[in-house]
Amino acid sequence: MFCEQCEQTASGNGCHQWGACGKSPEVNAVQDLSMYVLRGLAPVALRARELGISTTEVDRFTCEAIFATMTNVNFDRDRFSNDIRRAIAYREDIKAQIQQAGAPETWLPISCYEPDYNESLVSQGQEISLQFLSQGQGNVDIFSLKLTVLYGIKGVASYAFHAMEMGQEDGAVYQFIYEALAALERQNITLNGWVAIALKVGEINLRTMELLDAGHTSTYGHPTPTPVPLNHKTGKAILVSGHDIPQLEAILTQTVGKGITVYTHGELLPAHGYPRLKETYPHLHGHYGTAWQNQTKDFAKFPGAIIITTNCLMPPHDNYEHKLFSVGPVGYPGLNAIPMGADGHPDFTPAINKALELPGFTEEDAPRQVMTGFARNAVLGVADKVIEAVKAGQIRHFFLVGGCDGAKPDRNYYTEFVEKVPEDCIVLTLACGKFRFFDKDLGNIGGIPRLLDVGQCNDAYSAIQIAIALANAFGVGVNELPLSMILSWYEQKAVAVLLTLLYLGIQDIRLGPTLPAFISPNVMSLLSQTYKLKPIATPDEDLAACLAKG
Ligand code: SF4
Ligand code: SF3
Repeated sequence: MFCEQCEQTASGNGCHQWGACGKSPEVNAVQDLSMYVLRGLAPVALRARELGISTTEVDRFTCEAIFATMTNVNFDRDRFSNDIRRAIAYREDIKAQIQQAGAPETWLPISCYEPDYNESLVSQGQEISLQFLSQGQGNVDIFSLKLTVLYGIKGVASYAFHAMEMGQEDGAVYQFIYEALAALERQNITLNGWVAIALKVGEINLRTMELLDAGHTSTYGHPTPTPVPLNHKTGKAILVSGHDIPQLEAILTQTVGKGITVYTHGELLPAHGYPRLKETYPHLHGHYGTAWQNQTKDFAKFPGAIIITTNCLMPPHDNYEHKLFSVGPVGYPGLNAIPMGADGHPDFTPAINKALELPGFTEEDAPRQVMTGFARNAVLGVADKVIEAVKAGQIRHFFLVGGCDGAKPDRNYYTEFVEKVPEDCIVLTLACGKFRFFDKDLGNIGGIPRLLDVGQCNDAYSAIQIAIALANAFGVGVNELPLSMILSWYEQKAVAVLLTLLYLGIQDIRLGPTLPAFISPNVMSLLSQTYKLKPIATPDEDLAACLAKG
């Protein structure tokens, strides 16, 4: 096998024997085969769209099928075999519709591929992977950019899936996903052509995050600063993990009046900031545990049912597998998958029954809390105060310390960095990397908290809006603001967000804990020359350099 799509890739240069995430070579092969048939489906879908043939169902399927191949999402071979069959069925169906429309066949021969279902899909996937990887023996820099596009598109597809769940879709997003997938099969694109496609991934990701933001804010209201208890209440309990706020709401709806308290985990912490969710469901109590990589400890201790939506799932341990349930693109062989109800929505009854069977919390613990909900509306609502504080010299600098968390010890950099930020500076944060410092009391500057949780990784959209508004207020560009971005990455959503920041021309981003293995030295030097993108150094060195910027 070969996979290098995430930050924890083995020895920093690719998982070859077994995934550091727990993915087996067999699952990797069927994931590669699934992505291959999706690349074959893409030009056919594009042709259909040109002819005005509806691809709505295929658009949604494509995003979910891509999403399932991301790091820590789905480890179930059957899921990918099923996706391969569905992709081919969609492709053949659209081809038939195109023929009926009387259009000449102009798609590439690749779109006729069909695996031999009597033979192992694993060995066929391995062959396909080798063919794709052989392109890396030609121009390594072009191959590096192709992988950047492929991984960035995975991030975009995941956000598009979440946005779609709340009725927010844009044909331009699906169109570009197909264009990028189809481009991956072309051999005649130059290095500059690939740079342009990678930046376009960033542009489309910005639009996709905007759709997701519109979905969340129109459904649940704009986040407001909200205290979130970290202590539990006595009684039966359900823990909801992942990124999916509508699924959290579905669980809240189905547990009304059942005497169950619902807790968030991981990237669902910012859900507490949405006013309509808090007002409607008083049994949404607090947050439990920290980032995804601590789930084996957190889940084992939780005395109720646990539902994991989307990502990030680790291979479950025996001591909590019986109380763990999956929903949506996420999955693991043998794991309890939430069934669909008669209304076409997930029916959480098995998880609710499990929560009622389990003891729940038998004792209260001491009250502790963190704050969330500092998204664009909340921060820009006090923009005058912020601007005044900057002008008066009370706020010297803003740091956006955001991104993913992970298991490696070198991620302590981010904790140390935040601890060392001087007292006249503000820290904005987002995504699961914040769990390295989210419960630190950094105090406030003239009533403005020094640690502001903007939200999930997709709320990078909100952080961008805050930066643009501040730049406009000061009459400068974003790069001239006293703002530095210190980012941590782990999986492919972070790749998409990074491409968005580069598309917007943001300079001087510091990226860690290590640079992506799929970025070749020449591509890295191009990024450092054009955008001054750099790897993190030490907290002291980076802080000094950022503060010297002004
Ligand atoms: Fe390795 Fe990451 Fe790929 Fe898993 S997703 S196999 S850890 S590179
Ligand atoms: Fe985290 Fe998976 Fe990236 Fe959404 S939960 S940020 S890693």
